[in-house]
Amino acid sequence: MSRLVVISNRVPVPDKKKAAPAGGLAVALRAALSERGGIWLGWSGNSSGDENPGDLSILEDGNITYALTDLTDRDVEEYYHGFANRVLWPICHYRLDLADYGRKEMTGYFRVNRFFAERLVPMLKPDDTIWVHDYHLIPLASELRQMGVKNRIGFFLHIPLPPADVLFAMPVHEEIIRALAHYDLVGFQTDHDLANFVGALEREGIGRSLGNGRLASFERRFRGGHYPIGIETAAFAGFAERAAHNSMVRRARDSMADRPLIIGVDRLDYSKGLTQRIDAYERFILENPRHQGNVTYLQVTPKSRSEVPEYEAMQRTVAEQAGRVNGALGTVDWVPIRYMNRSVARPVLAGLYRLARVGLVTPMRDGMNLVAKEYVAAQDGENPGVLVLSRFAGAAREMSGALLVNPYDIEGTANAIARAIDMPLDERKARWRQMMDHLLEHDVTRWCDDFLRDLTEEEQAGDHPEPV
Ligand code: GDG
Repeated sequence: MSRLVVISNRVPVPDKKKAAPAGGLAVALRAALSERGGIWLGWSGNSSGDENPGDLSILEDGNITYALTDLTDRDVEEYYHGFANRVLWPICHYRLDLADYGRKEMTGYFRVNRFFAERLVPMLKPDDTIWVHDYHLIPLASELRQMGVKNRIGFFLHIPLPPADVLFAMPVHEEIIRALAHYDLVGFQTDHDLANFVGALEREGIGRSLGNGRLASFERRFRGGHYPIGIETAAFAGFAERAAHNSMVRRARDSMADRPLIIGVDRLDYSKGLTQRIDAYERFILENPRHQGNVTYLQVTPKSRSEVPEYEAMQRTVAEQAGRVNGALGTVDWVPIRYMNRSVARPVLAGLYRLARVGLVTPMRDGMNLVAKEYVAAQDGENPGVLVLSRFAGAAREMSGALLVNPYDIEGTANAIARAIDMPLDERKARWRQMMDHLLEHDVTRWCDDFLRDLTEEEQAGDHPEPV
């Protein structure tokens, strides 16, 4: 089994001082790395100011080497806040109106990718398998190829890939698609994203599908696939069960006194549909007066990307909106929305999901959405809650027991909340069982194994990609 090299923008370095469990992705990739031995390289999150970033900081943990690099202020501004978060993120979430394209940022993005490649090359062995993650690092393989790297390189896009008409609004779309063709395997969350990629290759006349996930572009053959990411289902269900003893979870439960709780958990991000969701909840309360004073909606929203202007503005908008609804509908003994603009520890989160009768997950667009899966995994199978899920989340393709909604349709979402709150136990159990069985079978370890199997299998079959 060849060594594994993972590259992602940020690296979840294990923190021995903190007992908090890592998220599912970190758990799965660490397991794959420790099975094969390997390296995880990425940005430290620190800036070196105007100075050149010094040596990599290296941390050894068993047979995993974590390698972190600082970036200059300019790099952080152009590559991370600029092109990744102000161009690729909005475009991939179908928000052309928010894309703020600048040549300087685009140049910075490619420059930092080259810099990552330069840092990686001296660490590589000829038979390492390389797995690159997410939209920050699309050009990494083409940079590595230019430096003579012949290893197997896979790429997984965690966010959606929009159709050609949206993608092509980005001035450098051809470079981006071209860059993807330098991988041996390009993985997406859903078949829709994969179809959009093939559509973009064909529309631009720069590639074509050869069938069976095989693609050809720029004189290379490579593969595309969809690999819906999962969570660490069994472990997460265990946290949720044990969290009943946690003091914060107990306080939340006591404060509800058997009245229904609705939960939303999202990074503060415009893709997550928070303002539309609050509108839908308000509509639900106005149309169902018997739930006034009865139902409570808890929204947990850690801050995110506050350096990007849209995110800063959104922080104000959501807080004002929650305040307005509470002001208009609240009573002397009832607050309709409990809004926490900070993060809670993962086991507490699991316990809160389990308390909630409804999981409200209504992004306007989402690659997958792990909150939807975590909510289901956390439920008590004897008295499970109901998942209300946006049809525009990748998770909607798998979560067949959810009530699917169109988050642009405020009335429709309000009706789904009412239906979820009133759903009889038998129906709740049947819907939950379907989803839980799926999540147990398709957990994050399986996702990781499936991707790595497809990335390495041709190698074993001696069918190395060749020029067409
Ligand atoms: C990207 C894609 C794709 C949230 N609040 C707290 C907290 N969280 C954790 C959740 C969940 C994670 O953050 C969020 O994951 P999502 O999948 O919902 O969304 P993104 O961050 O946008 O992730 C997405 C994902 O990549 C994986 O491929 O599914 O589509 O956009 O795990 O639990 N965790 C803690 N406290 C919080 O307050 N501890």
